[in-house]
Amino acid sequence: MSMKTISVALLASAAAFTVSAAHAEGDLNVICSADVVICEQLETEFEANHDIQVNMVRLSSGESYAKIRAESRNPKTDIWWGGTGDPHLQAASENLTQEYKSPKLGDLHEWAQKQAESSGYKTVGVYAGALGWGYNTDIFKDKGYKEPLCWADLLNDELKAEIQVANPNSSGTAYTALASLVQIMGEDEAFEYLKNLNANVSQYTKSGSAPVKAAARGESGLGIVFMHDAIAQAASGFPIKAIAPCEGTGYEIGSMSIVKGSRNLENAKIWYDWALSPEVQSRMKEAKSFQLPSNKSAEVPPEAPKFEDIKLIDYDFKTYGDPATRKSLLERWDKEIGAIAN
Ligand code: S7P
Repeated sequence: MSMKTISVALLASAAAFTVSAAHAEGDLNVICSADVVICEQLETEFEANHDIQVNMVRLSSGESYAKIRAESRNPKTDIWWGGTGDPHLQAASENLTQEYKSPKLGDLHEWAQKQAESSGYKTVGVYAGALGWGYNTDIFKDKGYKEPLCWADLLNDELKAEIQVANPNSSGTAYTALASLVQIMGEDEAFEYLKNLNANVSQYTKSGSAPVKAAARGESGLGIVFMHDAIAQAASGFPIKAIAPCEGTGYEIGSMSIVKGSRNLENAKIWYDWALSPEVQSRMKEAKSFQLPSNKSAEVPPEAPKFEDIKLIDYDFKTYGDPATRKSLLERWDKEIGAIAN
């Protein structure tokens, strides 16, 4: 072997060492199902504190579940962070996610620990938030509409084409709305209500928070969303008021799961423990993410809607996160509401 060949070989192996040293702890493939601003904040903070490269994609909760299911023979995702708990529970009961008992579990609120226990530790609660809506106070004032305080008010004729809500197939927010109405009214009555509401709905969006972003920009009057997503728009200076429905409402336990067959399992556990820490959860408000954090020591944002001020139903996560119930409600929604959607 000539000197030249040896030095090329040495250079090549030095370069390979430099590359592998820079990625000493490898990659982490994350699906993030909350608002893109908090997703990006988490990615940046995690990378700043770990020698792990994060590859993140933002998808709505129902879409995330569908992707993880479709990839189950050849998983491409390690961690699924955020999004409503029902599809996480569905994924857990279909064995698409991996059991993990974080050392941080004991630091969490009971509702977050219960989410973990009930799934066989295949998911865990990271935040909670109540469902409601946000309306554009300028539009309602200018057009002389009555303040919409109750689910019943959303059926008023004057609100024709003023409301947006997401499609529950893609959106966890909209599935929470569907499941909440079924629990408040009974299934047949809830579908009757949704048929009547359809007359006032201008658009069924893909993402759950899009309806209140449209209301903030004055493109529609009202968006059915989680209350914290309405408050985020108000905090950004838009004329949006958040409402907790007078008849009662449901809530989410935003969750996190490790995907079964994760190729970067150790890194997934590092993210998991990190995301349950009070420091990380306390900083979520910087991204205007005003949910209630699951770690008991995390700061509760002053903007977060207080559960004690809201008429909350005793949301049945076991039933509405069950694959058979979710499938049957979504099929009925497609047949009876999707088919007549404007
Ligand atoms: O924006 C925060 C948030 O509302 O987004 C999640 C929501 O499910 C994501 O959107 P989709 O409805 O499109 O699935 C919630 O978990 C979270 O609180």
